[in-house]
Amino acid sequence: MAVLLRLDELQDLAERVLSAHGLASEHVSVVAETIVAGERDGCTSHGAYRLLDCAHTLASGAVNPVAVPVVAASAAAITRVDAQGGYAQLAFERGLNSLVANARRAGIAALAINDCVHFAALWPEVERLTDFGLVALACTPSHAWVAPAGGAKPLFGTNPIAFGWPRPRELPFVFDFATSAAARGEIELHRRSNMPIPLGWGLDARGEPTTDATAALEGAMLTFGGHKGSALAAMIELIAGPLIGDMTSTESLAADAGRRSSPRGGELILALDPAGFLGSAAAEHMRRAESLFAAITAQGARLPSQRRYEARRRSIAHGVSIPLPVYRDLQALLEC
Ligand code: NDP
Ligand code: PYC
Repeated sequence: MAVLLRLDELQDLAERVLSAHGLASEHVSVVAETIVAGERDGCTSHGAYRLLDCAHTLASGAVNPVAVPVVAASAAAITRVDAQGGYAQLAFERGLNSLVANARRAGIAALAINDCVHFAALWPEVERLTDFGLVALACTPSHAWVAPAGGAKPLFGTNPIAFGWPRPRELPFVFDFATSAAARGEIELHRRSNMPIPLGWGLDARGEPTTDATAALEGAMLTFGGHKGSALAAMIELIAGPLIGDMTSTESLAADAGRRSSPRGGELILALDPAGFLGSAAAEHMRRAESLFAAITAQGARLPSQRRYEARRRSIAHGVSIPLPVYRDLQALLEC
C-alpha cells in the first residue's frame, strides 16, 4: 500500500513537516528540495523517509534550526563556510558562487563546510556543479558505525563520496556511494520492513556476520570492497575531518551523546574547471571523454545514475509512491 504524490505535493508536505519542527524558513526550502530530489530519483533511503530523521534531529537539539552560515575565504581558491551547526544544504548554497568563481579563475577550487549536519545524498550538490560545466568531487564523514577492514568495531562513518562529470548533450556522469557496503539508511529501511540484509553488510555486537538489520545497526557495518573501501573511508575521515579542522566520525558520534541524531561535522567539495586545465581545447577533450561512456554502454553495462535519471523522468511524469507506513509517520509528525 502506498500514497501517490506529485512532486509539488511532496515538497509542500516536506516543508510543512520541517517548519512544524522549528526549522527556519531559509533552511526549509533547500532541505525539503534535497529530500524531494532523493525521492524523485528513487533514492528512498535519502528521500521522504529522511524527514523522520530530520524531525528527530530537530527535536533532540543536535542541529541549529536558525543557523546563519558564515562564508569566508581562507586561501587563493578555498572557500570556507561555517554552517554554525545548521544543515549543510544552506551552507552549500551560500558558498556555491564563491566556489564556482574560484574554479573558473584558478582551474581548481575547494569549498570546506564546517560544523554542518549532513543527512542527505551528495549527488544533488555534485549536480549543481556539473550544471556550471565543472567536474566535482564531494565527501563527508558521518558517525562511527563502520569497522575498518580486518576489524570488528565501529570506527569510520558510512562516509559517502560523489563524483560528477558534465557532458555536452547528456545528463552528467555522476556516481555517489557510501564507502560502507550499504548506506545505513538502507539497513534502516530493511529493519522497518522486517527484511534480512545480505551477508557482507554488517557484523553483530559479538563481531559475527549477520543478516539481521537490527543486529548490524547495533554491531558494526562493513566497508564495501574490503580494504579498498576501508582506505577510501579513512581518506574521507582525513580530508573532510582534520584537513578542514573538523570532526572525525568517532568525534561526531561522541558529540551526539546518544541522541541518535544525524551526523555533525565537515564536508569537502572540490570543483575542477576543464577550461582551466585545457583552455580552448576543453570542448574537444570533453567530446573525447564521451567515447568512454559509449564504450561502457556498448557492452551492455550501465552508467551510474542511469537508474536515477530514469526514476526522475518517471517521477516528474507520474509522481512518487510513498509507502503507507512512511506516509502515516509523516502525517503524525504534523500532528505533534
Ligand atoms: P548505491 O549502492 O545505491 O549506489 C551507488 C552508486 O552506484 C550510484 O551512483 C548508483 O547509480 C551506482 N550503481 C549502482 N548499481 C550500478 C550498476 N549496476 N552499474 C553502474 N552503476 C551502478 O549507493 P549507497 O547505498 O552506497 O548510497 C546511497 C546514498 O546514501 C548516496 O546518495 C550517499 O550520498 C548517501 N549517503 C549519505 C551519507 C551522509 O553522511 N550524508 C552517508 C552514507 C550514504 P544509481 O543511483 O543510478 O543506481
Ligand atoms: O545512510 O549512512 C547513511 C547516512 C548517514 C548520514 C546520512 N545518511
